[in-house]
Amino acid sequence: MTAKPTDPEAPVFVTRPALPPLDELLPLLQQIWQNRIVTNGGPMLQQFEAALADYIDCPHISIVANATLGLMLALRHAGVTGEVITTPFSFVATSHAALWNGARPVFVDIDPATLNIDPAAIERALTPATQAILAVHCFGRACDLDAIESIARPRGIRVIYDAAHAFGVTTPHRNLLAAGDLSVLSFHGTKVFNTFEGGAIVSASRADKLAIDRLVNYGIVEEGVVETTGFNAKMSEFGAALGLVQLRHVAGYIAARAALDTRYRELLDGIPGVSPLPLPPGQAANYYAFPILLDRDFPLTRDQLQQHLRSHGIMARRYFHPALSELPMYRQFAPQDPQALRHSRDTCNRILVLPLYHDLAMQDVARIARLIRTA
Ligand code: T4K
Repeated sequence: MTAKPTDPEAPVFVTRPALPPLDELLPLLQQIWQNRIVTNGGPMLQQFEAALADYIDCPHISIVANATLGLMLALRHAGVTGEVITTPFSFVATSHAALWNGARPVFVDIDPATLNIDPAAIERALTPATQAILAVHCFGRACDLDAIESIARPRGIRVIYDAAHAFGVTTPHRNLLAAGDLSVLSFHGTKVFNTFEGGAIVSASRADKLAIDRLVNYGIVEEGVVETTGFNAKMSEFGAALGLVQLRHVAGYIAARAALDTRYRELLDGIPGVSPLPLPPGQAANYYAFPILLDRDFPLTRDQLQQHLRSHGIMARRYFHPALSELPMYRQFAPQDPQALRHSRDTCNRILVLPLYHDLAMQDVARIARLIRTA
């Protein structure tokens, strides 16, 4: 995938959706037009589900309309209505999924090295009411799967992974997406693999998958038989067709992102006070985002740098800011001791995500790095 030279005046967004060649999509759309089956688990969705299951090497998956509904239904399927230990360093969909289930999010701190939930902090937050751990593979960096499992398993606590950022990440020895009870992927337009809107729930067994499929489809078991208050969380045939085509290209998208990531690291190397989040050791990354962390050696604050870049058309973003626990609607769930979430608060104040998408021009990477170096 060759990136085109860009108009130096045009804004550079933090991300842009990867779009496959239209001529590959059209034959699949023609099939939909012929079948006149446009949704409700039609043939395109069946094909996409099978192809995706194969690609991610997880046999039991349910395709959904988006990851937010996926997380809500995953917690619902797991029967979680008590305390859910989770991270404050995430997108709001993560904690919303707990609240929607009537569960109580219990925010614990992150490990500043990975930005993922800290297993030691999970252990400190356990109570008899703890029913689940809702952990995020933040920016596609795998959580400490073994540590989380060793906390959860002996206590019968459910583990749900928010894997919204983790498509295409592979970890040695075990399949990241098969860890825990359930994992939820996002296929939103801003993700490495996208169907414009979409997602998938990865289950450990066929029985779980079938129960989740029912939740995705209003709770209908068969015509005239409804057993639970399901949602409408179905993906249409259109999204499924796009997904089938995107699967052919996603390895190329990731390879192009890898090259851009490498270039950023070369060009930002040695700038005092600027630290790109390291790539996770021993893990095949998906290069979903390029976060940098600023410290006092840098002459500008994070917000000043964001403004500086913005004034040159570079739309770097503060993912995530503020911490979820600082949102007024979530403050009641934050621990009393402000020190308890210090790493997540500190990260929220120092992080800036630079533009990264598969066809970002190398010249833009160079321009962004130069703007940071000369700030
Ligand atoms: N869990 C985690 C950890 C998540 O990060 C997310 C979503 C979820 C769960 C829930 O997944 P979904 O329910 O969405 O499947 C975005 C996305 O909407 C959201 O999916 C994502 N995480 C979150 C981190 O970021 P915004 O508010 O940053 O989107 P927006 O519209 O500002 O887009 C960012 C930039 O992308 C724009 O400046 C321009 C570009 N863009 C965006 C869209 C939508 C395009 O060029 N074209 C487009 O169509 O939320």
